[in-house]
Amino acid sequence: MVLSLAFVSLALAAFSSAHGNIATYVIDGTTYPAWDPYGPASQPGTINRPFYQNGPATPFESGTTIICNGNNLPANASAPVTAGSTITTKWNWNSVHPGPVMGYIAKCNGPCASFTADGPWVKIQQDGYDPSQSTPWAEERLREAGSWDFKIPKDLEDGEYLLRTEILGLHAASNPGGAQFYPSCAHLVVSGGSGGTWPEGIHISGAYQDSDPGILVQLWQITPQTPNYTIPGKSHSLSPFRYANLILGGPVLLT
Ligand SMILES: *[C@@H]1O[C@H](CO)[C@@H](O)[C@H](O)[C@H]1NC(C)=O
Ligand SMILES: *[C@@H]1O[C@H](CO)[C@@H](O)[C@H](O)[C@H]1NC(C)=O
Ligand SMILES: [Cu+2]
Repeated sequence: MVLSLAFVSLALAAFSSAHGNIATYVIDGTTYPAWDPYGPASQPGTINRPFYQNGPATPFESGTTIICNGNNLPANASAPVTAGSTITTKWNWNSVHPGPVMGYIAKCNGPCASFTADGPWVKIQQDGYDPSQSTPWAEERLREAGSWDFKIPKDLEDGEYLLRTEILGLHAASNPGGAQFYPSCAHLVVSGGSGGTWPEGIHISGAYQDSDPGILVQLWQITPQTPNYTIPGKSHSLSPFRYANLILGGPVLLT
């Protein structure tokens, strides 16, 4: 009995260490704590929406967990950021989960503390498989560096926004539903922007489906010789089936 309990807790420890989470944000020279999924119920000063485990958000095909990997409750605090700044996210992340890294933003239309809608989200950044780099997968470069940079568009109207950063692990993506999404949402108060056009966004709930390109993936087939990986993030409700915004293949409205 004692032995099997010890075995179970070892197995659980191995399981949780096989994942990871965002730890801090460096924004205009200030470091803000994200959220500790194994910390106390109240975490003053954290700018990330709470999440309660460091595993992937499941289910990813529907429901609200995929939005911010928790129950989408507000963060304790917000961070001021100048439009056009680069935010450095730092991660507790040693898992071997090759795949893309993506960034989205949503307008809170007022304080993010009272915003619980599912976007609409606009994708501001994505990196997938880049065969010109010695470490081609974005997730592998994030893992090596322990960090990843996200550039906040300078064309934003001043106001409060959610930044949704996401690692997609494809290590088990050869089976339908095996892809692992690790989203995190932070509260930002943006100022100094030039107020460009806001592109049409998507709802995250429903945007990712089991058999989508980039989600059902035979990882071994993606090599420097065949680097044909499609980063997901489309809307199934927009007609025709379209990406979150125009950064993919169309004019770039937000730079
Ligand atoms: C942040 O946490 C502190 C301490 O628990 C609490 O008093 C405060 O109301 C919280 N603020 C928000 C916006 O959640
Ligand atoms: C990528 O290219 C390889 C080789 O042509 C092919 O076998 C594979 O199915 C392609 N993958 C995708 C997702 O298109
Ligand atoms: Cu994992």
